[in-house]
Amino acid sequence: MTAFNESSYGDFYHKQAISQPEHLEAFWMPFTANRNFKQHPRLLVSAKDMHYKDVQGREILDGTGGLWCCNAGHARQRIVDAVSQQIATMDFAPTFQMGHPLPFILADRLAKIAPDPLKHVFFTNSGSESVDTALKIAIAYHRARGEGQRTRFIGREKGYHGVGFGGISVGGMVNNRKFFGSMLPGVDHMRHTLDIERNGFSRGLPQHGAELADDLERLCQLHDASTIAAVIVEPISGSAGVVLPPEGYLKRLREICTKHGILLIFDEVITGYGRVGEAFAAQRFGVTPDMMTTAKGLTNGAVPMGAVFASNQIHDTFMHGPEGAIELFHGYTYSGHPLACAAAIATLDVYAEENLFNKAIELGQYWEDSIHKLKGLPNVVDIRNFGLIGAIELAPRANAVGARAFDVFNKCFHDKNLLIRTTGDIIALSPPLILQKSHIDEIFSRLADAIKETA
Ligand code: PXG
Repeated sequence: MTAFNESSYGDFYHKQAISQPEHLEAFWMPFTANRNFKQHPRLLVSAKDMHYKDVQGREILDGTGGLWCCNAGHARQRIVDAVSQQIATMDFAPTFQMGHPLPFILADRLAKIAPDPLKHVFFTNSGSESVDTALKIAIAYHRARGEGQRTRFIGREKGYHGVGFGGISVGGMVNNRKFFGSMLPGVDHMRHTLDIERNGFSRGLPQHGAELADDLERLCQLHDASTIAAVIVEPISGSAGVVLPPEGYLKRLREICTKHGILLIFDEVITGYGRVGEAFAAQRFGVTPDMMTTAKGLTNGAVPMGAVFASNQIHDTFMHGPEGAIELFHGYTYSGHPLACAAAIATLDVYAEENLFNKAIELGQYWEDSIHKLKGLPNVVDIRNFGLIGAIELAPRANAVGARAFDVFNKCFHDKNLLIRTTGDIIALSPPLILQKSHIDEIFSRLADAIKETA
């Protein structure tokens, strides 16, 4: 089988995979309960705009943008055409001591939408690689300036920065860390900012907790600030279940980093490319980091790609030494891959033409009003929102953390034709930015029914 059109793909799975579960066996699925999934598969075969179709031909409304990826909606023709034409024109070209036009064009386009002075772009293939890249640049930058003792990183509890050893070291999600040994040395963590007691059911940013940024001062005293290379945080934590920065918190982090000569890295893998009503959360929050890590929405999820944005100062610090010498010994075979670049350029075109970075502003209030109507439903203990991100936290069942939300997820998928995402007992929503009010109504009425029907 070579062509994956809807009917042959569906047919293939009907005949081979669903009727014969052993055909599902070989794929070791990521972040998935493999045995459970293979008993009860949830298989998608096609996608267009706001919807997926599953193997049974059911239309599933996408409340998640894939996995925070498809900000412009699915299978957008412009992106399809760009990738198709590119693969036929030039499938691959190296970017080590060679080049092709596309990554230069793309980086220039990205620099134009990035906040000043983050005008240099290093390409990777994923969020995890973007994070490892930014961490390595941070250490090498300090070394290049004669501050080679700055090797420590500060992350935050509940942080998610992908799954590389760097990312899990600075990350703060217990299950992503505890199975994998001692990770990078010299990493410490600030306290997280989730505080349901004080901030429960906040609309938009929570009011309380800016002082939690002062936890960074504590770590600066403990380790001495002169040993710290960088602080990395998500402006809004996604994977941990949508943890928002309290009003004033990010600005305070920025001030402390600046005071101590520590680089501030914003991991914008989920907040980037319009999710919160500007190109990047840095712009929406009016706080400029020294580097930003991105992926996902960069190519609308169509081809794997990540991008690290670095300040002019960081970049220029490397551009010394003998001409002809390699300035940064880092890169991936696929950094600036032609298909990924073609997808990203087409994606930026769609974002611009349809003004999608403004959608979270345009629809933000309606989204907020709609999600907060779920307050009072059984087991709902908190609701959080910002931009076109939403989270509904459920009380866990006794001795079965995550089970209740997972039941809601299954009910949404199988009975309500709605795709949501859950982490622990938190339901997270991040719909494509092309959605309309009627889709918001659909998402929340189906989800409300599923919550009501779940014990
Ligand atoms: N940083 C952040 C902030 C992320 O959200 C990564 C890095 C890693 O990206 P890659 O491309 O290496 O997976 C992510 C990924 C969820 C969910 O349900 C979120 C992610 C991945 C899978 C699920 O919230 N974010």
